[in-house]
Amino acid sequence: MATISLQEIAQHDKKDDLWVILYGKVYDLTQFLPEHPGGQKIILKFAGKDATKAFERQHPPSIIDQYLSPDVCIGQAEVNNEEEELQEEETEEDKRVKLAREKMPRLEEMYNTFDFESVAKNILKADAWGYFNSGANDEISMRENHNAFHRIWLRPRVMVDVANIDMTTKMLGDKTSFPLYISATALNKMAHPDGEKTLAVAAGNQGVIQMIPTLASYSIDDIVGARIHPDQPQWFQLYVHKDRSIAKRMVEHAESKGIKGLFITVDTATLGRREKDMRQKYVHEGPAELQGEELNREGGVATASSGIIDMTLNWKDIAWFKSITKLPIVLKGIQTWEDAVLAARYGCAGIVISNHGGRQLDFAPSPIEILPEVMDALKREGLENSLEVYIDGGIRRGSDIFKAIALGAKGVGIGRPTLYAMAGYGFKGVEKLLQLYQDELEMCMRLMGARTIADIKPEMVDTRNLKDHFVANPTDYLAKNAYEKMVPRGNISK
Ligand code: PPY
Repeated sequence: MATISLQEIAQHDKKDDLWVILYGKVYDLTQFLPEHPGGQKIILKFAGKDATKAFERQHPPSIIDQYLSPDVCIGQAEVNNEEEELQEEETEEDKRVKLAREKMPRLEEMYNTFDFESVAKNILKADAWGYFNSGANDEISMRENHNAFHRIWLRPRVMVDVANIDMTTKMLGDKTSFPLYISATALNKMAHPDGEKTLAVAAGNQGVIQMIPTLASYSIDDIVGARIHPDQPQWFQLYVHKDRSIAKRMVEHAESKGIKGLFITVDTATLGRREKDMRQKYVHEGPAELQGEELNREGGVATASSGIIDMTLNWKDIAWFKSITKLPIVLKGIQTWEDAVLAARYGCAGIVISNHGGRQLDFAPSPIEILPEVMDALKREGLENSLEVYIDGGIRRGSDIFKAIALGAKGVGIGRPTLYAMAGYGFKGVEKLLQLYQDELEMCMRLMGARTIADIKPEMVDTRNLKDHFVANPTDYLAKNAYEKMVPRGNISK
């Protein structure tokens, strides 16, 4: 492999002629630039330079071979012996984070999922918080996901022997300690240095299933390798790459690693508009850096459209997936009963009713709101036993799990809470988080007179207000803050 001088590399620093150094090798990223799921700006920032440090903060080294063809690697970067490793200066933000971490409450002081979130808000770097926390547009769906649970009330049954509660259940045939799984969230290293490996450990210790994301910060091999016992089940979430040979390779690799379920994300033909994330990026790089990009302010960690995801994905592709894998296929991101029925007819093993944590289409309904109509439709069509129904989004209390099970879900997924818990407290934090959910569910079942998961019935919940969005109006915070009162001239005080 040819050795290329640093001077030479530095000259290839333009959008249409773009080289970067990663792990001592030189890559020509000109073609890849528009396809980068994390947007173009972050790559442009390192045009002609060494991007290894920034890359490492989010990605596993293996992702290079996964997404780039071998000919993109054009040589070895000359080793710069003269230049001392520059000690990175502590930024204002580093200081703020350090101080916040010193003042962090003890893990024992975490009483619920929201406590972890408020700690994470203080201790995460602004770009990580912006990326994880952001919902789409006005974040109405994001808030609605949890708020909708507030419109379901409970009908507790008493005089039931509830001395022993059994919360165990099965998901895609594997036993779990209670009906909750850790859903896929991208780039976990931004929350904790051990990223998704942290979740593998916590999931194993608490007896729940972890869904491994396509856009993980560690390789699938590392995350599978981090399990605490060999039969610990894990699932794989797939973004269908527009190059189907890459998609096929990913699925086959997941299957060879003993993954138990393939969760295909179907709600991301294009990426939602996550403004907190976008603003963060804008603040960081400043307008000067955007010159030559037509002042395109799109794209924080997530961009307005992602080059790698196949927009042509459609129902006919299910047959293709079935031809390349024996894994049970679950569609993640179903949002209507019509599509739930189609998923069953196309032979999927399950669906996740999800609006992607309110990060995609704002005003997509909350999963808990449409769960009853999905179950009704499946029953109407005689399909209720042909697939498993999961929901994710806004699950923050044990009673939320109870309500979802009562309305027909096999289990629920959680996303952001695991990021927040590991950000502050690593795997111990995630274990505590899972324990809180489990304890709350146990207490809820006891007070509801339900001894087992099978005892949780639809008649235990009152859903009469579920469709009544006017009960609690979502607040449009941005509009509210921007609103200026009209003051009649005569009233202006001098
Ligand atoms: C998300 O951020 O919601 C994701 O699912 C990950 C992602 C990030 C960037 C491009 C595509 C998907």
